[in-house]
This record gives sequence, structure tokens and C-alpha cells, in this order.
Amino acid sequence: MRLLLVHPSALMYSEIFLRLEPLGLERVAGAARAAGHEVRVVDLQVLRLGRLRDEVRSFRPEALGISLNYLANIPEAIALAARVKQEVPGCFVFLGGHSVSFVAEEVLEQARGAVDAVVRGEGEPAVAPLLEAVRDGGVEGVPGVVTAAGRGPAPLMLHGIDVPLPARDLMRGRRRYFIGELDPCASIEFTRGCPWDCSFCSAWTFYGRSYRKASPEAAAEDLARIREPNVFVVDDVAFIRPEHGDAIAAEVERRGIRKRYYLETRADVLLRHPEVFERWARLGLRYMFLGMEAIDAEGLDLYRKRVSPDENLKALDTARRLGIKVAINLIVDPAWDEERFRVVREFALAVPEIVHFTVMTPYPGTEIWHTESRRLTTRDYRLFDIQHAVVPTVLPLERFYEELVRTQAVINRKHLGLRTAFGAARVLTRNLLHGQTNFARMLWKFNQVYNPRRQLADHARPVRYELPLPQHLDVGDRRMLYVHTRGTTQGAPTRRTPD
Ligand code: B12
Ligand code: SF4
Repeated sequence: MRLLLVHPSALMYSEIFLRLEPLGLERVAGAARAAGHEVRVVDLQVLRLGRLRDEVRSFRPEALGISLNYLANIPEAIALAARVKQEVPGCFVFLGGHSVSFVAEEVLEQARGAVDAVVRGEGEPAVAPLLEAVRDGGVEGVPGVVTAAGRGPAPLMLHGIDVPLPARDLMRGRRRYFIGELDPCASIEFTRGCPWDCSFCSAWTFYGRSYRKASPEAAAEDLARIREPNVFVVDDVAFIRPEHGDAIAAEVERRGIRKRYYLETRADVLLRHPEVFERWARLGLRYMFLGMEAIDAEGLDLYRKRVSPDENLKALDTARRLGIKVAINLIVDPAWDEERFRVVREFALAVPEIVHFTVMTPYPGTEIWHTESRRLTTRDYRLFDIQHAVVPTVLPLERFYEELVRTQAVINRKHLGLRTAFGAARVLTRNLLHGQTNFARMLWKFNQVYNPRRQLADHARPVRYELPLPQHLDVGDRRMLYVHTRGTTQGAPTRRTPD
């Protein structure tokens, strides 16, 4: 069957700091290709809409799959689905990905016939049976699939994540994937899932708090196939199990692979096993993203982060000692007033690290979606990108955005200070010499993207599709929030790794 897979365009944040390959979609493509289907992929983060139009006309797909990891992309995906249905009436259209798994029924209804099915959960085990059923009948009975007839059997989960390999070769415009100065940059997955349960996050609810590891050989083999000199590790929390991080490092050393890496982890994981990160720093680990979330104990408790402010600061020290540059994230609460923004600005200026802000956003799949008592001020999917305020702000909304952007701008200036500017100029020259312009564009685009008036204006756009209202749930049994539950794996059952 001819299958066209599409990733929607990039969100606000990605206009500046990063744009990365859609690894999940590439793995779905890999699974479909392994089952004998002819697959093409269009990533609208890096390709223009015209390219998709041309592809639809020339390829005449029999099935179209759109990736929806991000809620904010839902209206765009529905519009794309409707256009393709019009152009190729017999084409079977389905959606899949992280966010849509939590609102499958609602999106199906909103699409009014433009979407035939939504796949909940992991795409690799679902795609081949789905395409087979599209041809032979019985779509409603495919595990994980939701259609107008209702939910099919529970989604299946891969037993191991070694295969299928992501179909990186199907991507066009790969040179446009980058993160900061790591330009161009590919992505890789060493582990999948997260055993923690932070209240604002849906990574753990999607995978039912399971945690799977790629075998060190498969991870190194996948790494060796990557052409780019830089690699972003997509794991939610890298190197939770130190022996796993070490085993991959040993394979990478044995094969003599040299890359520069960017990964994400937690302060307590870094503090418990700094030696693993030290080994990876020798192998090329340059950047680390630490989701600190709050600078005080009260905030950390609220998000159930299970880390203390002291541990966070120690982790920053450890990373500095290892020569790894750290980007930290802090969650901005819409309840912040000017004084709170000032205190946070002071903190951000006092530390040498790169500081990012995300706005506290309850969204489907998270615990706070069900427990947050503040009412939503909007249900426009497009504003659920953790850069907009969707619950009431204590400051007038305009002032809130002014403070937010001012805080981001102060920090941005800090990074473009004299010393950093010289460093950046060196990197810039090197990248430009290699024809890579993503990092250069990023440096000059800040004011265009981070602009309080633009953010405020986003709230005034006419809304066609709205998020469903949250149901207030007593989440005593948090398994109610899961997409995948244990016991529904392809093959043997998944084990949960203790924290
Ligand atoms: C890596 C990552 C990124 C990367 C890469 C994104 C990319 N281009 O794919 C970067 C750093 C760029 C990123 C950015 C952001 N991210 Co992000 N990101 C993740 C993370 C940690 C892992 C995703 C991943 O690659 N997993 C590995 C692959 C193999 O899995 P996967 O992508 O989920 O794909 C599987 C299934 O979802 C499904 N699937 C996926 N696509 C399709 C398509 C079809 C047709 C089918 C059938 C199935 C299917 O099958 C795949 C294989 O099993 C997730 C958390 C998580 N654990 O899921 C957050 C996550 C998806 N991100 C999140 C957010 C909020 C963001 C940002 C908005 C943050 C910001 N402040 O701006 C930006 C927006 C980026 C954009 N689109 O422009 C939220 C989503 C929230 C929401 N409900 O919308 C998540 C869930 C994190 C969280 N803590 O809650 N992100
Ligand atoms: S925020 Fe990080 S540690 Fe917490 S549940 Fe999400 S992925 Fe896991």
C-alpha cells in the first residue's frame, strides 16, 4: 500500500532554539516499510506546504498518517486531513502520536469525517495491522485504534525498542534539523518511558510508567548509521540506569564513534552517578537539559518533582565540573506577579546556565488536567504549547506577557554578552563554512518570535476547534490516566524499572 506520513509544522519555540527530526514518525515509517508498504514522509517543520501538495498529487497515497505529538498542532492536522481527503477521496486518513492519544474520540468527532481513525499509543505495533485491515476490512478491531464505531482493543506496546530502526533515509531537508549550535543534528532513542510521575507531565501516563532500554549493541549500531556530527538523545531522562549508560558508552568507544551530544536528565540522576556523565563528556556530551521546574521547595513539591532545591544546585555544580553546558527549565505559574518575575530574573542572571521558561499548562494526559482548580481561560488547542497562559493570570494578561518576554530577553542578552558573543561568533563561522545557517538565524530571530503583542494577539484569533473540558477526577488510582497498561506488550510483558 502507498502510505504517506506527515509531521505538522513547528511550534513557536522551535522557530528559535531547535528543530529536530520526528523520530517517532520515522519509526512508524520503518515498521510500515518492513511490512512491505511503499512509504514516503513529509516533515512540515522543514518542508513547505507546497511540497506536501506535490507529493499528494504525484504519489496518490492510499493511506495518510499524521503525527500529533503536540496538542497545538491538532487544528493544522485536521485541516491537512480534509485537504488530502478532497484531493484523493479514497485515501484512508489516520492520526497518531502522544497528544492525540489522550483526546482521540474528541478529535475524531471534530474532524467530521476527514479522519477515519486515531491510533492511541505506540505506532510501530499498530501500523502494519492497521494497513492490512484498511485493505481487507476490520479496522475497528485493530489494537489501539479508535474509529467512529468506538475504541478497539487496548493498544499494544513493543516488547523491546531495538527494532524497527527509524527510516531516517526517507527524510528530506535533514540539514535543517538543529539544536542551538549543534547544527545539523540528528536524534536517537536509548530508552523509552519514565518511572517518575510529575504532576504536570504526560510522559509517564502515556507509557504507563514503564521503562524500556535499547540493547547497547543496537543503540551503538543506530548511532553509527547517523551521518550528522551531532546527536540529540530524545530519552525523557537519560542514564537512569548507570550500567546501561556505561554499556552503550563501551560500545561507542569500541567502535570509535565520535559525535557531540545533547541530552535531557534529572538533577538526582546526575548526582547519583556523575561518573556515567563524565564518561559521556569524554565521548562528546556537550549539553544537558535539566528540568529544574522551580527554584523553591514549595514549587518542587507542587509538581511532585521529588528533587530538592539543594540537589538542583549541586547538580549544576557537578555539570560545570564535568564541562557540560546546562540548559535549565523553569515553570512560570500564571499566578506570578512582578515581584516573583523579578526574583526569578535575579536567579537566572546569577547562574551561568541557559535558562528557559515554560508556562504551567494543564493538558490532557497530565494529572493537573484533572486536578487544577483554576478554570481554563481558553480551549484553543493552538495555545496549549506551554508558551501561552491558559488559566487566569494574576497580572493583566498583557502585563504577564510583558514580564515573561522581558525575563526571557534579559536572559537571552546574558547569553549574547561579550564573552558568549565571541564564542558564538566562532561557532557561527564554523557552521556557516559548512553551509549550516540554522544557528545564525536563531541568534537574530529572538525579538520577532518572543514578542508580548504577538502572544497576546494569539488569544484573539477566531477558534474553530476546542479542547474538550477537563473532567474533574479523583486521581487516587493514577492508572486511570494511562494510555498503555502493562500486560499489553507485543511478546513478553514489560517490567517496570524501580527509580
Ligand atoms: C524529544 C521531544 C521533543 C524534541 C523533538 C520533537 C520532534 N520533532 O519530534 C524537541 C526538543 C524538539 C521537543 C520540543 C517540544 N516539545 Co517535546 N517532547 C519530546 C519527548 C521527550 C520525546 C518524543 C520522542 O521523540 N519520543 C520517542 C519517539 C520514538 O516516540 P514518539 O515521538 O512519541 O512517537 C511514538 C508515538 O507517539 C507514536 N506516533 C508518533 N507519531 C505518529 C504518527 C502516526 C501516524 C502514528 C500511527 C503513531 C505515531 O508512535 C511512535 C512510536 O512508538 C516527549 C515526551 C515523550 N516521552 O513522549 C516530549 C513532548 C512530546 N513534548 C512536549 C512539548 C510541550 C514540547 C514543546 C511544545 C516544548 C516547548 N516549550 O516549546 C516543543 C514543541 C516542538 C515542536 N513540535 O515544534 C510535550 C507534549 C505536550 C502536549 N500535550 O502537546 C511532551 C509530551 C513532553 C511532556 N513533558 O509532557 N520535544
Ligand atoms: S517531568 Fe521528567 S521526570 Fe517528571 S514524569 Fe516527566 S519525563 Fe519523568
